[in-house]
Amino acid sequence: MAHELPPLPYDAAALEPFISAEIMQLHHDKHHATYVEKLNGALGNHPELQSKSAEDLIRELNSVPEDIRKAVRDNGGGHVNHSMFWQIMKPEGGGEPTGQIAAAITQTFGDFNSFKEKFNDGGVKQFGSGWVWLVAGGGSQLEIVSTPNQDSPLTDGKFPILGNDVWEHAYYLQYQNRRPEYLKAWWNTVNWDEINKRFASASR
Ligand code: MN3
Repeated sequence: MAHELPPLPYDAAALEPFISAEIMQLHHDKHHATYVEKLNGALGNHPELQSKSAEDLIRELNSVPEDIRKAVRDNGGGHVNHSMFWQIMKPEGGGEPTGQIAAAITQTFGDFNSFKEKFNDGGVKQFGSGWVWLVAGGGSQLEIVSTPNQDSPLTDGKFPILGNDVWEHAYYLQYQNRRPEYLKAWWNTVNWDEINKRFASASR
């Protein structure tokens, strides 16, 4: 089974004014599509890996044959990261966190604003392309980490509960070099219901 580009769960313009339709179209229809295409290309000569989910490939990256490991890391990572990204945003999103994740954020970071500041700071400081994440590590302890390129926390044995894409393709057309402004605006799109689902599956 070839990997497939999941459809955007809402209209490309649905996250405006925080993320423009033009960015969403390019980001999903071109960038994410290319990761899927290249992942399938890399797996072409490795039928034994074709039944594995992209998440499993990334989790077990060190057992992926060396000739395609880099391609799977970049493009499988890109596929997994973006598949999560579309789901953890929604139109009319944002606001205060809800449910179990709200309690866990307060417990770990003091309050939501302190958490957002730390997370945004991680996104600002990620040099070049990459992601900033809230992950559940060992014992479901929450922490903020950043990764370069399309590297996923799954490879380090950590479960990504939410993450923001700080590649320039995610914001440059609208925010130019103002990454901090994008990071702040992005919170208006987050889908706390979906994030709570991910948090619940991290604790299992
Ligand atoms: Mn991206």
